[in-house]
Amino acid sequence: MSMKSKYFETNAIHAGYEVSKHGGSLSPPIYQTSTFVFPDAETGERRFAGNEAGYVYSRLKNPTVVMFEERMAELEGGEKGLAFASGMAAVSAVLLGLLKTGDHILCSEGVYGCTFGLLQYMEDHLQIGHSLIPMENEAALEAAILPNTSLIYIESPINPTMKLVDLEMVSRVAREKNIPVIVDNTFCSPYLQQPLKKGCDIVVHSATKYLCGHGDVIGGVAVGRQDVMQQIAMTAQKDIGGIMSPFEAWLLLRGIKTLPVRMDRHCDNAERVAVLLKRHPSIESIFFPGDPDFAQYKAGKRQMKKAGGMISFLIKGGKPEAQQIMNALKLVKIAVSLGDAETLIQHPATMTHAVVPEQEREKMGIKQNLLRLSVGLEAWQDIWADLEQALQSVYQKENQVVR
Ligand code: 4LM
Repeated sequence: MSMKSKYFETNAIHAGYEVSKHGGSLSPPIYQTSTFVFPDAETGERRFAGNEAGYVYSRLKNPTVVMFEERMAELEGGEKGLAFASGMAAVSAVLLGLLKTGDHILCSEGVYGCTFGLLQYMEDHLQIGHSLIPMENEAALEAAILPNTSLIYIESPINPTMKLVDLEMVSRVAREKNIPVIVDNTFCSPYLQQPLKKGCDIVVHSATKYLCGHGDVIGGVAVGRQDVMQQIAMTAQKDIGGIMSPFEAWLLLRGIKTLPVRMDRHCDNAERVAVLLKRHPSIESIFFPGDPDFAQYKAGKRQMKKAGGMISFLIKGGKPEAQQIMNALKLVKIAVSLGDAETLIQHPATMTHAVVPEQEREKMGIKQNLLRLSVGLEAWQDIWADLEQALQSVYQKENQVVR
């Protein structure tokens, strides 16, 4: 069969890899090499000059990594993928590859803590400013665009508040002003959301999360138009050099084969757990795109295939209760990261977003009583039973909580 199918599930398994070109190996080979031998000096000269296609050195291009990049380009509906050593390497390569001193970034109301740290670094050291704004409607977005706004950067859902940004609305406004829109699609994976098909320009991912799915890779990827990605490849990727290793690419090629199946289960489990959490008397509110009371429920329905596997929730009380709940869990693991088979819980105010100054954190909606749950692939009954016993153990002795 042809490598390209109209079905995501088939492309997740086959795109980017042709068995016949690799001696019939069902599993893609790992090209564990730093450099590539030229048949003669003239070939080397032509390849360095860019006059002949071919491999040169694994910081520039590696066959196993290219397979992963091509698979991701196919799944996101883009022309070219670029792989990086981490999600942050992908984010920083795209920003540094496209921006210059004096530019301004318009950013969604919240972002992952280290992305916030990078924005701050760029402002302090490179004079590339940024504003974090709600992006609730066209008028608010248009009003926030400055003469030097050169890029719009969005997370949707936003880590960890789960707020959504209307991708079609933002890309419509941005297109009129010729401003590229970058979307961090980590929380959805391309199975649930394809921002390029909504008019956005570049998608970035922490491949560490759902794309890998097994908690054993740190990686990143960006996908976009051929010419723009080539520009990033030849500057931020080649010269800064935060590239992905062939083994990580191989693990990701393997992980992505089961992405649709895993995502379906993550989503189903999260739906079940969200309903029960919402009803629990110790929970103040939940933030989950699949909850019909969620503020952007309709936007979620429009741009996401399903509601995802991430739930954030406010518990009654503050940091002491949040930490006691985490400490009382037995099956659910206390860890940052997300998208793994294991259900993970973390406290954003003291973990993933601890680097964000308190005032900014409050503006983003990250309170001390907010917990973030990455719902795993275990039986939902076991996940819920563990959460329920932890909540029970803390709130049955509510008056004894030491503050
Ligand atoms: C976490 N997140 O939230 P690397 N973009 C988003 C992210 O959530 C992350 C990155 C980029 C978490 C890590 C500890 C939306 C990371 C950065 O960690 O550099 O692969 O991804 O728990």
